[in-house]
Amino acid sequence: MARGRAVKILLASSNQGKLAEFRQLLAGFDLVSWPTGAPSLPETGAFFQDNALQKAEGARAWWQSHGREAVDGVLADDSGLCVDALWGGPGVLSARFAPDLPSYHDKGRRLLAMLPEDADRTARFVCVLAFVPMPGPMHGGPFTVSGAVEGTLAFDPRGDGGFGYDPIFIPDGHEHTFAELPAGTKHTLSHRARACAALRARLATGRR
Ligand code: ITT
Repeated sequence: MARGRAVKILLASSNQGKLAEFRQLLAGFDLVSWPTGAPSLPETGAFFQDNALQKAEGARAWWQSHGREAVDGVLADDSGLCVDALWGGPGVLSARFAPDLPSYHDKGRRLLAMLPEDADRTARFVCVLAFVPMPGPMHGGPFTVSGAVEGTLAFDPRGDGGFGYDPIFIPDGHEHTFAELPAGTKHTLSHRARACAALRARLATGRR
């Protein structure tokens, strides 16, 4: 795939926070954004892996009839925050948690309010990436890679950086939330950084 030039990847995500991170974490690839106004991609599975594949395959099907340029493959990300005291929730439902609250600071506050005061505050961010090549004899089949980062929940949202649940998550080994830490620090240890490193390694082997 893409001998002598950068692999061209369609990023099948409408989440601006993820997209900003992909531009840093996947530097060196030729990245194409999911067009504004393109359909939103269904995610009806029970597991991150199901949803990542469902989004990537849905995006590939749409791109095959509507895409404005050729790409080598499609990448989708399904991710979320898994809180041990909430039996792993909101997990795969993270984007659908507290739909009445538009701001993630408020969603974070509601999530924290669900924990009893003496609760175990351990949590992890999980990211599953699905890569689906465009059809072609040299392109191989779809695959997934994943990454996770362990941490604890803050007592209140803190910080303005990052996106989503970053203000309530303190990665192990740090005292600040992802929203307080510099983006560069998040990119050395995050769930998405780890999944992107695995994606890079897998694409470099040429084994798909
Ligand atoms: P796409 O499906 O278009 O990619 P989405 O926002 O619907 O966008 P998901 O279904 O994967 O994506 O939901 C991910 C949820 O987890 C969403 O609420 C994010 O804000 C949150 N999340 C994922 N990664 C995060 C990160 O690095 N920092 C903070 N929150 C994160």
